[in-house]
Amino acid sequence: MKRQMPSTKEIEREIQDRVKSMFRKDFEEATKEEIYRACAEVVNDVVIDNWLTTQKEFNKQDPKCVYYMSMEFLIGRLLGNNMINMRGYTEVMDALDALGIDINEIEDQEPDPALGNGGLGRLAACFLDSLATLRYPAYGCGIRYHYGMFKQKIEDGYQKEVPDDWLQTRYPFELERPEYEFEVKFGGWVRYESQPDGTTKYIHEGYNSVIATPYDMPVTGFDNGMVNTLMIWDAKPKEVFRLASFERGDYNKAVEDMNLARNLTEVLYPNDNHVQGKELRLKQQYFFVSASLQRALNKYFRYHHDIMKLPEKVVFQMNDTHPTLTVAELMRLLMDEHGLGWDDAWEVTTHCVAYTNHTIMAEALEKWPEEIFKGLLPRIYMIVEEINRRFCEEIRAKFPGDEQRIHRMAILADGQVKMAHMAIAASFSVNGVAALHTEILKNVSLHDFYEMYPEKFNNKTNGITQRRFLMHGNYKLSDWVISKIGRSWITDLSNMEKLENYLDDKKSLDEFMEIKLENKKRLAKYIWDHNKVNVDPNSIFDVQVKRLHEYKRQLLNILHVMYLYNQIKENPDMDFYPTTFIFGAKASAGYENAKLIIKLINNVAAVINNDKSIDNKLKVVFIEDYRVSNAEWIFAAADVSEQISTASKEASGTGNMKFMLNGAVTIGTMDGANVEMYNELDGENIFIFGMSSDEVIAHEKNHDYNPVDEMNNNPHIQKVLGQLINGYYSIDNPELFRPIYNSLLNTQCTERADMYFVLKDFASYCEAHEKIQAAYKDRETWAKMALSNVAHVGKFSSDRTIQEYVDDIWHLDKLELK
Ligand code: GL2
Repeated sequence: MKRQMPSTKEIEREIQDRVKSMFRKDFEEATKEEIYRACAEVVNDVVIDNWLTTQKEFNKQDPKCVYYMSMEFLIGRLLGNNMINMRGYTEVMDALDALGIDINEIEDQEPDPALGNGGLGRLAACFLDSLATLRYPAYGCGIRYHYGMFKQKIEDGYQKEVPDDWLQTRYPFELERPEYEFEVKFGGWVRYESQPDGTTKYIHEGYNSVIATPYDMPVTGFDNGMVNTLMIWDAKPKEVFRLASFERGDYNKAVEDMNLARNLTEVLYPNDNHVQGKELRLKQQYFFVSASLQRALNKYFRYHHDIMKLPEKVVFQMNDTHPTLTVAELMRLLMDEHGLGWDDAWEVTTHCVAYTNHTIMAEALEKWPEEIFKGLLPRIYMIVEEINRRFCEEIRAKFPGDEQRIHRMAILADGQVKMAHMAIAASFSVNGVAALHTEILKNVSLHDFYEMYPEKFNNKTNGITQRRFLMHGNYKLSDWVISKIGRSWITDLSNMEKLENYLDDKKSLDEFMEIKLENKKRLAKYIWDHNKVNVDPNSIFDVQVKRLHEYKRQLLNILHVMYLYNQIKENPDMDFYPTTFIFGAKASAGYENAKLIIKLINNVAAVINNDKSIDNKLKVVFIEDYRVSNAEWIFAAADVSEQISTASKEASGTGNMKFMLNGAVTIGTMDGANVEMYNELDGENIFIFGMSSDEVIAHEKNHDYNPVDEMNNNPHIQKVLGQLINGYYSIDNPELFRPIYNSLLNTQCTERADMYFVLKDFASYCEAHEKIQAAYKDRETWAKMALSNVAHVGKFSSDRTIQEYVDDIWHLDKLELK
């Protein structure tokens, strides 16, 4: 039976009781942090009952489950999310209110579990939310990083990385499960033994090992009593270190095992769309893959004995190539631990694993040096060799004589293990994350593989959960939508189209704009509190928040701001609607160009925000430490959403969808899911600019783009670029931004000058901004455009995405819950 949240009165009492029993304090004496913990337990009580009920139904109904294998789950804070899904948010808010406490301050006490970098990790979290809401049996499998994504401090305009110690105090929404511990082995060597029946036994010796311990987190569905599980793995040494009792050899090994365990799950690599190729990362990958597979098989064998039927009950979805070791580790477990021969093991594996590709960026393709791979995972390497041998034979049979093709496609080539190739060879499904991205995979970046296995390729356009990004982040708009069209959109976002009835209703448009203004005031206060910059909530809030990457072109945005500033200075009376340009972005710790762009944005902000002569027409704000929790407020307050990646480079984007859901109008390129947003909007109420992906790809192929021409033909560009190197934005050190200048113009300094076509798209970007200015001036026109975006956002729910994965790839049944 589904358990409901108690009434407001009961919650009020329970919170006080908890404060007393947990902290031996009266409510009045408790700190905000203690009240947060008390609230978390009140909510947990209900969650745990539903979790138990769900798991009992799992045991009874024995459904097929998806294991979503991901190095990243950017779940964000859970208290608010769980209260919403348990339908108790208002009750808790009212209870706290009666006790004189603001719920926002309580939610703010929770650390923001940032076990991911950006879009890929947040997508995994949205998928878990949708799976539970749609009642599909699912496990998330990941890593319990002790330090998640770093916290960003801005000092003198520069990014400083500060460790994110989210586990400093006990996290209330996780449960250690020592009963599901498994050993994971690294290094050593493999000995063969021929068996009397003619088979060979492989014995792994001389290895170091750790014990993998899962921490389970409940994943609540919306208002349905369903609670799935996210298991994140932590490592501990096999032998507890007892100094006195160790012989010399044991002592060394114990030290090694201790260090291995200590380092394994310490920290998330902070690279987005970029691999660092460190051995520790490969260890992390094998660690969580091996532990998750062992737990999955262990569960399977509790109720089944025929391992050949595994694909009827289990599917492993690999979130990018990071968990590709799933392929070889499943083969190992099936053969070495469960006695299958190669062909049977391959049959089972290739019916259990599916792969999602999330990027075409070459620097994000994982390739491991064979030597490192072999040394760390000797048995797995043997299996990969055999997979590769058979795969190459298969290619040869299909394309006889085409040895070059075999070389291009091989899993082992040029001294490297190519993870994407193994993922595709073994998976029964390979999908991209937006229509355009999937087409580029098929026709360009994975073309050889598409020719080999056309039937494997399919598209699953990304989505986001409206429960977090509207109901929680923007409750004012959420309540307004409910008042107009009811509640059905909460679990079926396509119902948002009913808002079309209000597009010509002046009163509704006014209400809608009033809510946006309230949200802008909330953000303006946040900006004042954090940046000490005064921004006018009546100005246009033009926002670009996402990871900092050259392909995402924050540089184009800030160069345009520099251009606008020049225009306003030169023509003080020009017609210009005051605009606040808001940025938020973390750069990977070692990504120098990206870090310098952050510094540039902050320096431009300092000059413009302090220039009284422009009469507050322009403001520039860099929001420190952009993360899931402040993102919700930022989306709610945006008028304009900047989605300006070089066409073909952003696989999908999901921020674009979060802005759209919150009634921001997009300025964007025909890239990623922007293309589908454009289609859903019938090409209206969105500002498209720049080259198409075909044009970009053609220039890349023909090497015929020269950014110097762009500069010479456009005096505005000339002026702005001149200001990069004449000290205009860095008086003390005019050379500071020279590397940015060089990256745009100087072929000697980068692989290709202006790799991401910033100057090429500059003029058309300026034009699109002029159109935004014109549209915004008419309040009703703008309101209609913005509301039309909300009305057409239906497709971009992760509920829709998950239903497509279920129908086309996973074939799951909904769990029955009374
Ligand atoms: C990404 C893509 O860059 C992004 O466009 C996409 O929306 C997400 C989710 O599919 O995946 N790929 C990637 O490596 N990261 C992403 O955010 N980090």
